[in-house]
Amino acid sequence: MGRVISIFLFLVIFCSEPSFAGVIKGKVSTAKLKAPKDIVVYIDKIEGKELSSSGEPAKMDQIKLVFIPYVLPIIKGTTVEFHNSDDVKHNVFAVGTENFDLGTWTKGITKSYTFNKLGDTAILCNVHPEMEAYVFVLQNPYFAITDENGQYQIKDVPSGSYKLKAWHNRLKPVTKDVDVAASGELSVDFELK
Ligand SMILES: [Cu+2]
Repeated sequence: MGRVISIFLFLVIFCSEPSFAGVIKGKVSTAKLKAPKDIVVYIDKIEGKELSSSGEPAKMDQIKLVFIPYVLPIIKGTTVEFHNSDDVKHNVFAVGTENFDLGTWTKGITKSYTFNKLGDTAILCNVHPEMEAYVFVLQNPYFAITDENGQYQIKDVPSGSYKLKAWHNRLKPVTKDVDVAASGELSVDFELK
């Protein structure tokens, strides 16, 4: 009987534990872009939560003379694989928080770079001056990127008080103070100028 009670107590304690994580969602608007997409919304810093990358590489491709995606948010320590899906040669060089030149290569070849500094870096191609993209390196995994309508959603955010920021390379960044409760949704909208 004692054992049954022990198992019962075990289940009560462990199954009733709240998740201590909430969702932050909202909409980003701006008059400066054709569509409010590719805007990164992220928690600037979570104490004790400086998580390194999962080891899973991120990918940036070059398709029809365009870098895809235009903005690539990653966690510090993530390796980005740069692909070339075109029949022409492309180059990849970087200017900003990180500065490097991976050289020029043809279709089918992939080159990689590991980003270890927080901040944004412009990715450019010296063969096609109009090509441009951004890698944005973040401290923790609590970030999202807006869709065509400016909508974003960050899941499983640990409860606490944070600085929530919105960033796009062509807009002035905005910071908001947020309090994430142990469960439920928090709605936070931004307007970027
Ligand atoms: Cu190119």
